[in-house]
Amino acid sequence: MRTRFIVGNWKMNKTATEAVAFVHRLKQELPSVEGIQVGFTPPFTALHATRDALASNPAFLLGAQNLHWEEKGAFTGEVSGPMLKDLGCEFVLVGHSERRQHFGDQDTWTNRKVLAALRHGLRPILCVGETLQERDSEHTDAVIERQLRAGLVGVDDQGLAAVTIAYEPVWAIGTGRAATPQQAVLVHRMIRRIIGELGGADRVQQLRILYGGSVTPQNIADFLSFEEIDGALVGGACLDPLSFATLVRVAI
Ligand code: G2H
Repeated sequence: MRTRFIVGNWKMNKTATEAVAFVHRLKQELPSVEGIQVGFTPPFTALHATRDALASNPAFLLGAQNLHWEEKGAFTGEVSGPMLKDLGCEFVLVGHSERRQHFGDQDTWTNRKVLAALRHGLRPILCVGETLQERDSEHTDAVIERQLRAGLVGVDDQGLAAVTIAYEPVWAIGTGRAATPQQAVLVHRMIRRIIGELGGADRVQQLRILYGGSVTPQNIADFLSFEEIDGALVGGACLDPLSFATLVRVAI
């Protein structure tokens, strides 16, 4: 039985001050969270404050939205794995479609980032997903398989054990048009099959696959009613503490 994982991806939202206010309100709404993990990926500038505000609840995990693959050096504007680890991050998003779309993150980069995360003790959440054009032209499976295999080159069995996959169809992100749970499940099954080819049966059993794309407190139960869906990566609906608390309560 895999522990459910709900991740709130704040994207480029919330100052450090706003982050602290959010966490305090959320903790009032969710005084005890058990049997589930809840992750937060604030912007880099709010990581420290969020970590301190979250303190002392083992169900709450801090993560980052991105990292650079090098440890340090002349990479203006970038943040490395050791820096995130030092701030208390436990996981990091890699290859979110907004990174791929707007910042040129390609498969080779996501692979370097996955490997760097693992090297520095951060659990990567590798995000994969097809565009509407790719879905309409029936290339969904090929795109997901390419992103998965390319993103995981050189990841050994031990590394695979630390990886989470997020399936986020690009056309469902921030559009209010979520995939149907049935559409998501088909892709989740394919992802699990591919991970089975890359790793062993244990990896398949323990791999967590999240769905992302217009998840709300209203539709989360439909996704989680399928055993193939282990949680969600939530954007818009995670920014308000009451909305996010409601969503987490449904998932518990
Ligand atoms: C997809 C998701 C969170 P939203 O980016 O990663 O965002 O829930 O707003 O579609």
